[in-house]
Amino acid sequence: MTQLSSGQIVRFRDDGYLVLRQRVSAADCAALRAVVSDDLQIAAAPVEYEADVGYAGAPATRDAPGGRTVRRLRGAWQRHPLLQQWAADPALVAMLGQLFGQPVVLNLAHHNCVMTKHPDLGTATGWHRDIRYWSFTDANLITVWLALGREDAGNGGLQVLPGSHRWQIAPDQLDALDFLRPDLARNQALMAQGVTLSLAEGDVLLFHSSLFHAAGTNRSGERKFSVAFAYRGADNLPLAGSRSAAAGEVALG
Ligand SMILES: O=C(O)CCC(=O)C(=O)O
Repeated sequence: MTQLSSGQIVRFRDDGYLVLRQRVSAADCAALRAVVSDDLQIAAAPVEYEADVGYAGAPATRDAPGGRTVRRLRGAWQRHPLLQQWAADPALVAMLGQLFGQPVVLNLAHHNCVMTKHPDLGTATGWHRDIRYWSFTDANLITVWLALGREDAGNGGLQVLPGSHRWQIAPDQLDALDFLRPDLARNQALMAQGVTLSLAEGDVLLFHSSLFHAAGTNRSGERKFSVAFAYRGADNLPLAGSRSAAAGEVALG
């Protein structure tokens, strides 16, 4: 499959996300897992540790127990040709082009990483929009999330709030890290709409940068690996002087 159907395009627009089943072969996933496992073994820089995320329940410092657990292998595009090959996969780029209606650009400032959620030591992530720390002309970016193994409620798989990319959220509904505050009744009503996604190895999730999503802890006994890249349409420029403009981009056509 190299084209999204009109039904898939409508689903993405309505729900703010779309799951593409079995986009990447088992052999390619295994090759990617081998690359990232090797890098994880030696914590090949640049990495982000659990202590760096600042999430609820995360170790306060790198020297605290579990503090040096790698959460993200950063610089995925720069890390290995196989990761580049995936990020620039022509069929993927063609689908993103359909959703943006214009040429596609990979932004290297955001995501551009392999998420590695550790069993026990990997912290949960609250409900948030990826766009919260990103600076572009508009919020229409797409995160592409490749599951390198099974992802579900048992190992900290993603949950989404369908349609939330179109919700108006007041500033007081968010905490200091721009997570939806779980203590507010009106947020609880929103969170109750959460859907836990079940992804298999090689499945790909596309989601709008304003879609609220969250993830739990990994209770499976095995690391979870997911590759995440962020894309924009060619017209949606990063704001000059912002972090979004600072790390370079790749025009994919
Ligand atoms: O795997 C997780 O905990 C969620 C990751 C995530 O949503 C993010 O980094 O934006």
